[in-house]
Amino acid sequence: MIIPKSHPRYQSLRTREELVRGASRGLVVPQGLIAHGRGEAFDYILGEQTTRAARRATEAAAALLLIADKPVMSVNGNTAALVPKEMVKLARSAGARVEVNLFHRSTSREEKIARVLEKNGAEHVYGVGRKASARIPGLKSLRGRVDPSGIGSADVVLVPLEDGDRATMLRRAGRKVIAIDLNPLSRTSRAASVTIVDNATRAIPNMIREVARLKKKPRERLLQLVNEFDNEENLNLSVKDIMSYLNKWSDGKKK
Ligand code: PTJ
Repeated sequence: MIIPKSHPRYQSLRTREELVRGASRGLVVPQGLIAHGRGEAFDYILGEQTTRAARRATEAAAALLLIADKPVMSVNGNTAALVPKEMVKLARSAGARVEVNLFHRSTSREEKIARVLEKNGAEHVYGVGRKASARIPGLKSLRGRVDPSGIGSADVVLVPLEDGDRATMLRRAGRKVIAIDLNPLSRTSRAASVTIVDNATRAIPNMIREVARLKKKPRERLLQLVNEFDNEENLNLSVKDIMSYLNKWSDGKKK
């Protein structure tokens, strides 16, 4: 479908098209389209913008990736359809591994997603097929199957668009989790060490910029940024961002 650039909802419609195309290529599951709809609703009441809370979380997340010994970025169907190039670029810049990890798991989807990542410059994609031979303790879903050289031994895991259980279990296993989730109330958001309440389509490019900026800073400064960050407090700030955006509407200041 051709969407005219002049359409007032151009960006949102284009993103939908990317997901629909991702679904027809077998990257995205139908449930991923439902998840996107939920995300869109939250994005709408955030004003479809990167808020101050999201900026703070992005800075802390970039610092955490840079101080990690073994950071891994997890990729699911929606992420592969929306930001494949950006995920690979961020991984390269932060020295992170990239692993396919799916809730609705099938080898054929894993391979398709890995191919998309490789086309976008990934040298090695972890977690495909039999390579996912380890388990996250306590996680019963197929998401629990991980690559021992990837998420299985990572100290920091970035999980865009999560379903909740994995973030909790990874934290329980002593890992640090960076979540990207438009819903500040979700279990994932609450369980993660750093939650970026922003659209993955904005958050990943912002992280690329933050990693490039913070790379020039001394390690002590990065540690300070991570230690000073309080996820719960920042999530509360995200809820306040939503409320102040909605207040502008209820006061009649938005058209
Ligand atoms: O590809 P698979 O098999 O691993 O399946 C992936 C889905 C997305 C289907 C699975 O992880 C799932 O069911 O996720 P949930 O439980 O629906 O959670 C998705 C969360 O991501 C919700 O809180 C949404 O608000 C949020 N979300 C949706 N789109 C975006 C988003 N957050 C950031 N950026 C988005 N573009």
